[in-house]
Amino acid sequence: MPAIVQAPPPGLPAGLRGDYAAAGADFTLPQDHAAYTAADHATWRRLFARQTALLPRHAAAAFRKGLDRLPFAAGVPDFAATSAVLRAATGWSLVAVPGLIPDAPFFAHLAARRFPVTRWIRRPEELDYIVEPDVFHDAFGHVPLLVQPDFADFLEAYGRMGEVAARRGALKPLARLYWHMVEFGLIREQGGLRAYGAGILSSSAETVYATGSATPRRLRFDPARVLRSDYFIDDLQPTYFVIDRYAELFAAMRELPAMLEVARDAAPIPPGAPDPADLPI
Ligand code: HBI
Ligand code: FE
Repeated sequence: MPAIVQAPPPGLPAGLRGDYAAAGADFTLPQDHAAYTAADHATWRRLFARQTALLPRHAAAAFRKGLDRLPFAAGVPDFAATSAVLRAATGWSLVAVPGLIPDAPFFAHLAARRFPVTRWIRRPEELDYIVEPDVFHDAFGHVPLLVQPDFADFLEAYGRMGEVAARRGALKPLARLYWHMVEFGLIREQGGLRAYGAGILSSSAETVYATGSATPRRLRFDPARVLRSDYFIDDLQPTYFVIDRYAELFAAMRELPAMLEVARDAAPIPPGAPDPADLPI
């Protein structure tokens, strides 16, 4: 799948790799599964093999359970076949997008239980790090947890909160909730701390570091704290937030509108910094 550099739509960083000219008003386009090359499927299988070897020790049970139900082992997954499994489980489906899309359409898709998945895959020489999310990050990292009912409910509620946050000038605090809990969330299970965040589970280094290293701060999930917590986008996280149940994420959405306004007006907490109200896990 050749990546074509386009003039990005408003609200997106410059130089994005996706084929935005082919996307519709809702930023979706056909996945065109037949267009992936043998090299694309080989890249997917290399990443898939590397990450699945780490899952038994580091990944949340719900992630592994979801992944086992998805047609992800043979190569870049077909979004239509994946959507058939998701629809039966929690009513979610996938839509192909050229890459990162503006907040408003992104939230609108989530609110309709449609998860936007980037259709291009990284090149073999980019195996360990890519600047923007590709199909491996989006599909392998995010999709398995859409089978978990409480998380599936939370992510739809998160999408619905997008309009509320936009109206109140609180998109930044809302983005922090996505970053810390959807991309880098940890959950405590019988076997100890496990990762469920897509940013962790699509990265071999962070999969080991997030649950095993003594370096990062690990705090009890507290929505008010997460909404104020700034983060680095291109480094291992210095702070992780831990839940005991996915239902906590959905429950947090009930109080969110008021919390978004408080966080909007509060001083952000720098990445990795402690806060007096922090709850250790
Ligand atoms: N677009 N395709 C895509 N995928 C994302 O994860 C994404 C996005 N646009 C905006 C965005 N994430 C973040 O700003 C969220 O916090 C909303
Ligand atoms: Fe992501």
